[in-house]
Amino acid sequence: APDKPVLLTGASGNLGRMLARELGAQGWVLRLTDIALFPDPLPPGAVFVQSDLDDGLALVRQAEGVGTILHFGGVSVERPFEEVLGPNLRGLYHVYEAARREAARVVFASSNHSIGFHERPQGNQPKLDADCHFRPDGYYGLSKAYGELMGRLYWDKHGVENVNLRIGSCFPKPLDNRALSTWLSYADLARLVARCTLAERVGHAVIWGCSRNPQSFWGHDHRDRIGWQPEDTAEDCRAAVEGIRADPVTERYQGGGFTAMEYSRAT
Ligand code: 15L
Repeated sequence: APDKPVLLTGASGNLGRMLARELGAQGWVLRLTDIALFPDPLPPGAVFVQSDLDDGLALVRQAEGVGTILHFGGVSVERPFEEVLGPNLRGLYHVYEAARREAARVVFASSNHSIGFHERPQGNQPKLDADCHFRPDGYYGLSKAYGELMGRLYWDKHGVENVNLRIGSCFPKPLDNRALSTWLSYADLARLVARCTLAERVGHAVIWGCSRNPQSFWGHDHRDRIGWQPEDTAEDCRAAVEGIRADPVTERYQGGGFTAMEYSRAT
């Protein structure tokens, strides 16, 4: 376990709950926060504080003495700009200001939707490397690109270390054909977050969050810096999901259904 407490935002969300359970079971000292009440029994040694990411003072207080902030809070799907603004842009700023005060590391739950308008590689076309251009597929994806750039800024200017996880589809099981590329198992995410926290030095890193999927869209990233390799694979579920496809826009781009929302381009 890390030598200092770890703050987990978004603790009451699907990924937050899973991380609280897994890391708590490994003896981590966790501070949990979310705008919604924590629905599970608290892991041993954990405390929960209900608060809004838009409340910078609350966040600074919760971050006192922590070594890492696991930032999994905020809006997690496409929403109107005004709804994304408070939690994902202002909230992100508060997380980074708290990290700067504490000289803490940030592990940011970014998303494939920050690059969602890259086309899916076909046949033997090259996979997409993590140093590609941002191509957000909505206001949500745009907020994740902003979050990654915030990490870039705070590393360059203040030496705040951060790892940005471009998470694909992190659910208990792959749900459609796209997930044969994008699925990240809960166990692989838990191990990834542990490595991000425990690694000696990370600088500003970007890592694709998907399991060992041969159909993955994604190539090179900074995983060697933290010593992580995924162990699970979506292939185990191929028969059940390979026939589940959607409209042509969804199928063309990496971001899937998020790219097709409100899509009004002629060609
Ligand atoms: C995300 O960023 C969402 O949080 C999640 O609900 C999924 O939609 C996922 O991306 C995905 O692309 O499958």
